[in-house]
Amino acid sequence: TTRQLSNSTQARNEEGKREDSIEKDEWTNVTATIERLTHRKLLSNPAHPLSILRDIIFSKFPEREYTRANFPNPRVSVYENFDSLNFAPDHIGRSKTDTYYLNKHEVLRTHTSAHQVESFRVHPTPGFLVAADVYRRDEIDRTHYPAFHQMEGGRWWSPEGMSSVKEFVAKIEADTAKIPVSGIKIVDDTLPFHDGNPRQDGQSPEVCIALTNHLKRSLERVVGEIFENIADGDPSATKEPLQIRWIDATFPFTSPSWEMEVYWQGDWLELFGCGVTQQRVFEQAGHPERVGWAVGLGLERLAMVLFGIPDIRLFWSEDPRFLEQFTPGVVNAFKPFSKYPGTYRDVAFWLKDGTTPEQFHDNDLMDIVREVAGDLVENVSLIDKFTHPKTKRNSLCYRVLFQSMERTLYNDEINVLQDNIRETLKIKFGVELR
Ligand code: FA5
Ligand code: MG
Repeated sequence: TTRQLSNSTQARNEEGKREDSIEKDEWTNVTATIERLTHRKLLSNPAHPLSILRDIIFSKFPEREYTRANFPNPRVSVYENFDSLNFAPDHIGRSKTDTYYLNKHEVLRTHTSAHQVESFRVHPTPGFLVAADVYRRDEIDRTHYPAFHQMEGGRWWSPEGMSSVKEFVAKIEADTAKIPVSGIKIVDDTLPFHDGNPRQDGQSPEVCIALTNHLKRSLERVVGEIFENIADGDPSATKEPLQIRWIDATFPFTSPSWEMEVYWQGDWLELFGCGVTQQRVFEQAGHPERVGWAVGLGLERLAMVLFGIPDIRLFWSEDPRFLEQFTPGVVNAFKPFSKYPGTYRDVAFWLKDGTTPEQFHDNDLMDIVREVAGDLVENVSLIDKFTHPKTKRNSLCYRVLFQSMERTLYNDEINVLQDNIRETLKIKFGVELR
């Protein structure tokens, strides 16, 4: 039950206007490489680790309460990405050095918050979830890439029909009480609001505190369950409770605002930003009476931790050695493979007279290969097997993929390894090399 939304950009797409009909101007700075990334749609492959993580997080929010909204097109208006969210006209995030502009009026969304106003506007449910690709001009290294993925969540309440603030607060508190308790340990919390992280003018302290509690308990529970399940799958994991901390933050579209960090394998990792939604957002959404909260989470960083993926660039890999490692619904440890080119060499031999192919085990060769070449062999597979029609001798041929995790191998060193494997085979199994 994914709803196709129709904000201005997405609607234009449905009408069939060509995506590449961009009117360029002096603001245009989207490169061809970035343009290509916008067509990759990693989240539409359910077996991609980012989709697996998205679906696990989605499953923690009841569907009748949180609509799953789909915004496949990263092209949004400057209004959606910035103005509707209260970004000041001179906010640094708007600059051409940080943001990809299609033209003066349209950008590649820099965050899924670009869909907050539309999501708060249209859904019949009190909550929504969005997962999508986002783009920021940035350096490229192990943890940064100009395209990544975020998830947005939002939850609202309306005071309509309420006779007092007290009754309204009690309603929000009742919803908070329904959230399953998490087993995590909060090692650092923040005040509900204070001078450095103020509540909004016009919002009562009681409402602000009630929203804060619902927000924090909802997110603590989701994070707790995600990490708990991972630890369950790892028999060596200790059963210490997961440690998290709340930190004051600032966003133009929430106040007060926070970030959550989780302690994982010796480091504090920033998971998401969140806060009590600015009334201006609800005004833009045509529901000025509502109050609520919003959260925005980066999927890559969490996926890197959970799947043990060491480099953010791997998410964009089209190599089957990456993609074939993952299964929908399962968080398994990623097995690294080399990004350096491999070289195939065949090892062919006649078995000793009277030995059948079944009596020679693949593992016999594997052991020799491991002994001789260690980590420099990526794969060994039997590619040919036949019996000579006259002599009845049996022949086997194995194909060995030589490959290093760290560097390109030289032909000379591969030749030495291959000779070594062949000689050892001859000595140990009395085979005749071909
Ligand atoms: C935002 O993008 C806000 N829209 C989040 C938000 C939503 C706040 C709703 C309040 C309410 P920020 O730029 O900090 O905030 O990014 C949010 C998350 O995206 C970060 O916590 C991080 O997990 C991830 N993230 C940010 N930049 C990168 C990057 N370059 N590479 C990978 N992940 C990133
Ligand atoms: Mg941040």
